[in-house]
Amino acid sequence: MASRASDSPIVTVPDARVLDVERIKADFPILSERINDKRLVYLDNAATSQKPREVINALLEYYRKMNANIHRGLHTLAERATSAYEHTRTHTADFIGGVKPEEIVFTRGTTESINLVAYTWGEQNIGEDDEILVSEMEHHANFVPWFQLAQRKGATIRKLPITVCGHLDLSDIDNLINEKTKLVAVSHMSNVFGTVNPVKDLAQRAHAAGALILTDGAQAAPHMPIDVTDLDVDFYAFSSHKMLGPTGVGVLYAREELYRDMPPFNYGGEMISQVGFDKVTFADLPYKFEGGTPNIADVIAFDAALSYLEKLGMENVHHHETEITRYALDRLSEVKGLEIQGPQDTSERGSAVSFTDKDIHPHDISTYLDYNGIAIRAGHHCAQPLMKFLGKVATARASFYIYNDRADVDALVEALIEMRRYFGV
Ligand code: C6P
Repeated sequence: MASRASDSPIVTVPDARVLDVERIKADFPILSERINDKRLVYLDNAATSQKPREVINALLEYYRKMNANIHRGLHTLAERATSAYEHTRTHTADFIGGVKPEEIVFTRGTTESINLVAYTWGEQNIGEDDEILVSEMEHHANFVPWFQLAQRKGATIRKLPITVCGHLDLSDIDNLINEKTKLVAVSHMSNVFGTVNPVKDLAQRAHAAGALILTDGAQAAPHMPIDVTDLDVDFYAFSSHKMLGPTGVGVLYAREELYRDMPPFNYGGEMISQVGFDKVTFADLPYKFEGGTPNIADVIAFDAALSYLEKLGMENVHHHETEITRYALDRLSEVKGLEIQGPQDTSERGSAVSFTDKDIHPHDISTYLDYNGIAIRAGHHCAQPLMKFLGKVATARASFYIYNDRADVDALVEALIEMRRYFGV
């Protein structure tokens, strides 16, 4: 079984919501690495998070004590591995609001979760003249699968536009969601603007029009409490690696009745009930969608990541990030020449902060910061329609998590000020 997070990593006085960041940092071995002879300041959490010792140990423990294939063997190791794997499924179901374990399907990541829906539910339910409403701020993972499906089916992709402030533009929403709409595809939190979108409201509108809603939770699930039942979404996708867990594990939540009607995704071992030359029948949920040997070790270690986050408390994680984002927005606004994207109000956004410098290319910003031990991301962030809207090819992006503190923000801001001096601008 996966190991537990360290005891009580939050300070209880004076404010129970305040994370003890020093103590959290100590749980992440990589954070004591030196980069270019400087302390590592890791601000690329929207790309992937770092892993606490508990997760690293859970991986080792799996290979040391229970390595076996699951759902097949009758020997003790196979039973250990199967029970730990299924334990993570139940844990994941609890983590997103207490849904049924069979409503959780493990994939390789958010990208694969969304492709699963496009190739199964989409193939079965989207036809000529149907419309799929996709927001302009989507990551390519929640754009390209729908674009390709629409091409195959002769359906139409409609754009849910965005505003210069980084919000969804809902002014024409009553037209955009109409009787032709079959699916609304929208991110819970933008990986570029950081905007937290009004998913519950969109779910109500979609359902009123007879459409479904798929929410890309890759940037939201790591950072705030999630209750998919309260959000009333039909599909919710996210990735373990952005929330302290290993790479190669994704989650797809769907309502059970939808899963029941959807055809399988990968055909082969483990996803069948009976196989003969005359007939093949498929396994029950969720196994029907998990053909072949899954990513056993990483799913099992994901359990330790969920435990770590729960120990902190997702409300506290959210509170901490709101504070650090507020501080970052304030301090970044002191840097001459910077343009900061996305909402300024931290009640409307999470901790991914994109910015550009009027004189220095984002790639140069990233290289300069790396020279100072600071890891950020620069590029189009797999959101080219959004970049086109902004009229930019790239932005720089700092994204914060539980182990970042004001000193990390200060290091970023000081390096950016120094960078402008270095470039003579
Ligand atoms: N965004 C970023 O730096 P995968 O790669 O399948 O785990 O997640 C894809 C994905 C889907 N949706 C959103 C909103 C995302 O942010 C991401 C991954 C990373 O922004 C890598 S491109």
